[in-house]
Amino acid sequence: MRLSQYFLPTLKETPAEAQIVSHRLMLRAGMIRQSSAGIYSWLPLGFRVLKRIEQIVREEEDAAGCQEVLMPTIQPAELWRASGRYDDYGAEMLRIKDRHDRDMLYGPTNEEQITEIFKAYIRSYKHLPKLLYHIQWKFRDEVRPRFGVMRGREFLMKDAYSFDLDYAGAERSYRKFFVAYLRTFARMGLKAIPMQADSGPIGGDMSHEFQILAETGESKVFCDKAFLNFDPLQSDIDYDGNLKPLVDRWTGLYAAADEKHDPAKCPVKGDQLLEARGIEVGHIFYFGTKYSAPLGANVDGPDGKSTTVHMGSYGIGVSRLTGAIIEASHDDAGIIWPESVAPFRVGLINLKTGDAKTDALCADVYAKLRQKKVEVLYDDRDERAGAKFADMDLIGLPWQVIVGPRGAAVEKVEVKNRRTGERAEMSVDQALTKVAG
Ligand code: 5CA
Repeated sequence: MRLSQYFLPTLKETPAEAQIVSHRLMLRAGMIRQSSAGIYSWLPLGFRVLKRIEQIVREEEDAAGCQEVLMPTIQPAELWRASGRYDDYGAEMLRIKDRHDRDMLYGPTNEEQITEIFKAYIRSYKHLPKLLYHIQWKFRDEVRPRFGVMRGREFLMKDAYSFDLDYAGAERSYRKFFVAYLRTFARMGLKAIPMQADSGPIGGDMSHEFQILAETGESKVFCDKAFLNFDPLQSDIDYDGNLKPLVDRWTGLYAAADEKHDPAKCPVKGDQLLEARGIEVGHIFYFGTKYSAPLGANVDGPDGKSTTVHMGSYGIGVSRLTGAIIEASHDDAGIIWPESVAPFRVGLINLKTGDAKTDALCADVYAKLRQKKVEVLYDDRDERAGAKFADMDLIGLPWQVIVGPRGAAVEKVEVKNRRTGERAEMSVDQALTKVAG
């Protein structure tokens, strides 16, 4: 993509309304535009990141044996009356009437909707377990939408739902998501720590929040420093095997959000206890028959008797993750994207657009990168070098290939790693090998 043609409305000034760094950088990097409080349009650069995050989430859900569906954003009120949540949800729910005066709502989550689908088709234990997910926009009329996409009113969530015959089955499903979540966040370059949590309006008895550590996190968290050395990507996972030992290893260490932390009972002492702030990027729940009982989701068990299925639900804040990744990975000059979610892998900077040799060498590098299927944003604008460097650092692509007249004369380019700041001059071939990965 040529930057001269790309829609990238970067800002030089820091927007006054943004209180945290990710919100400031997303606005300055031209990723999002506010439509109304807590509701955003995603511009090309932001949309690319959102899609990449979504794709990692999708791959890990699929690997865990969960199947993708797509449910609507608008739901009928009857479903929520049947579960008893229509009144409980209160002012956070956006309620709508259609032209026939029927009560509808913009879904804040989908437990009722998925349970209705399950109930319509599945009648026997032989078809269990069933794990289903979708990635869909949600609406919650938050009292205080803030921090940009981190606490929005309209936001993109991956929500998955599990259906099992009994508690033991539900526990196995819960563990699959637990492990898939560790992998999902690690692939995005994040250290996410599972913490015991309250289950809030979703309800239930077993629940973990996945928190990443960042200064601007909304909640205070406490955990054992040993977590920092765990690597969830170390080994392949057999989702049909026994995941208990792996989950036990993670839940065996102390980690608690503020409301669950009791200093008197905390087993981790002194220096070993990390006190930090966290951003909740995922939340998983086991809630037994809370929805399946009122909505009548029953199957025939092995003994022929009708049994109410046990359920869990598993959320990931897909749009929140864009902000959370920036909170965890930036410097004074701008965003530093992990390669796995970067909107483009390489930024190609032409230091002297209009200079024949420089243009020719840039065209050569651009063509070769595209041939290798490396996603590249080519800054071919007629701008000062300083402005190009600043924009490229701001938008945070992992690699920069810098081409100026001096290098072009000897067929050399400079390669800069955005994260380490390391720069080196090299031939075009060497540069291609280095940045292609
Ligand atoms: N039904 C369950 C799980 S499927 C559920 O709704 N869980 S939740 O309320 O914890 O939300 C799941 C995830 O969505 C959260 O962990 C968080 O990362 C994200 N999320 C929740 N509220 C917002 C919001 N207002 N803005 C952005 N992301 C949010």
